[in-house]
Amino acid sequence: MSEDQELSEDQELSEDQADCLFCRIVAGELPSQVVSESERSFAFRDLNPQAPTHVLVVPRRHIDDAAAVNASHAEDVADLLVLARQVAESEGILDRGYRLVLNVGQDAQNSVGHLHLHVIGGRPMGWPPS
Ligand code: DGP
Repeated sequence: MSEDQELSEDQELSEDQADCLFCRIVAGELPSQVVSESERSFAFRDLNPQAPTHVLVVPRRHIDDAAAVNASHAEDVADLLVLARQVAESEGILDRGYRLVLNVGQDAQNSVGHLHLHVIGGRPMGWPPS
């Protein structure tokens, strides 16, 4: 998929987006528990939560993963962080702290090929991650 693909709320999903789980969630083709959204980003609860708060924040525009990010994605990536903070605030974990995770590739167990920022919190966490 072209990384320069325009935001396209009103048009049908392209062939590549049709194969992407999170593109389909963003488009409303598949259900999700929406937590928050902005012009560029979409936040919904993880299907397999690892903590009391486990929300995924994804760009509406398809980007494969953090390793595929380039300067043309600057506004999308900044918006992910802004929305992640809003999620932490609305979930009531801003003060106590939370973890932001970007899994990239096999060793990190990245399983969905659409950039997603995990917002995890509501319990103490260990470091380093196992
Ligand atoms: P990662 O390992 O970073 O690729 O995490 C992908 C996350 O996506 C994982 O925590 C489970 C979540 N997930 C997978 N499929 C779905 C789905 O259909 N809906 C929702 N809400 N989350 C999903």
